[in-house]
This record gives sequence, C-alpha cells and structure tokens, in this order.
Amino acid sequence: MNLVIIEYPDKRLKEKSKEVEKFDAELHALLDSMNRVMIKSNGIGLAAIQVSHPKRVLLINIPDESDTQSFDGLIEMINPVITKKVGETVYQEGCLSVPTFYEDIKRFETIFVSYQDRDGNTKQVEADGLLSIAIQHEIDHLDGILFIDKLTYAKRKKFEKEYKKMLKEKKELK
Ligand code: QAP
Ligand code: CO
Repeated sequence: MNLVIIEYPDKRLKEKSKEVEKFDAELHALLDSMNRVMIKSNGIGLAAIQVSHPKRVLLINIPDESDTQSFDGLIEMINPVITKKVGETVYQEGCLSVPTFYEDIKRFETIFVSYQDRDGNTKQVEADGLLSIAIQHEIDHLDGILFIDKLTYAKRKKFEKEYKKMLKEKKELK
C-alpha cells in the first residue's frame, strides 16, 4: 500500500473516523504501510485519517534516548478510548499534516487508555509524559480535531498567516 500524508487545509482531516470491526490482512497492511510512511517522514505519531483512511487506527513510535526509532517502540492502537484523565501539562506540539508549525498545547498529564491491538485483543495502558501527549494528539485526529484547533483566536490568526506564507514559498520552489 503506497500512502501519502495529507496536509492542512485538506478538509478530509476534519472527518470523524469509523470504528474498526475487521482485524484482517487489510488492516495489517494498512498498519505496516502507515509505519513505513511515519518513519520516512520522521514522525512519532500518525492517525489513519492522515493517510486518507477514516478508521480509528493510530500509531505511535517515541524514539529512545539514542533518538533512533526502534521497532520495539512501536505502539498500534485500534478503537482507542480514554477512560481516565489526570492533571495538566503543556508541550510544544507539531503534526505531520501541519508541517513546519509548532505551538504549546495544554493536555492531560496522565491518561488511562483502553484499545485493541491488530488482532482485536483488548488492552489497557496508563500513559504519561510524551506518550500521553502523543496518544491525546492522535485520538483528536480520529475525531477530526487538529492541534491548531486548540489555539486561542489570536494565535490561530497568526498561524493562518504564517502557514499561508509557508505554502506560497513551497509552491514557488517547485
Ligand atoms: C504528534 O507529530 C505529536 O512540522 C506527532 O515538518 C506531537 O510526528 C506527538 C513532524 C507532539 C507528541 C507530541 C512535524 C515532522 C512530525 C513537522 C509528529 C515536520 C516534520 C510531527
Ligand atoms: Co497530527
């Protein structure tokens, strides 16, 4: 499967993704292809909607201390649900679908997540730190929400201006 990451302002990023019901070879092929495109793009998280598949599927691969993405660090979550949220934390986020822009976003510090793995087995995880932030960011994608949707009005205006300029410069380079 050859996948392309879609970028803001593509309207498909606002779609609400559908629950996965079949844990079959097609799902496994999607997961494997998503992992390939995420690594190639230097991402640490990717939701299926970002590659035009509106399914409740997300991947996270937080690099270890040596900053290399090891295969054992890969987490695949199907139909994830946050069951408990504790505390508050702020982190400068980015997104493969909003290239070159980063801004501080407030999230829950610790979360408990219930999800299914690629074979449909139900799993539970307690997450904090960067993993917690990444899961919240990716679950937002499944509901059609981007991190820029969480900015204040003034910061969003500034983003739109900067982003338009970046897109124009990118176009002129081609
Ligand atoms: C989501 O984000 C995330 O602008 C994953 O030019 C964000 O992988 C999880 C990226 C913050 C946890 C904390 C962004 C790559 C990658 C860019 C990403 C870019 C190239 C973003
Ligand atoms: Co994102």
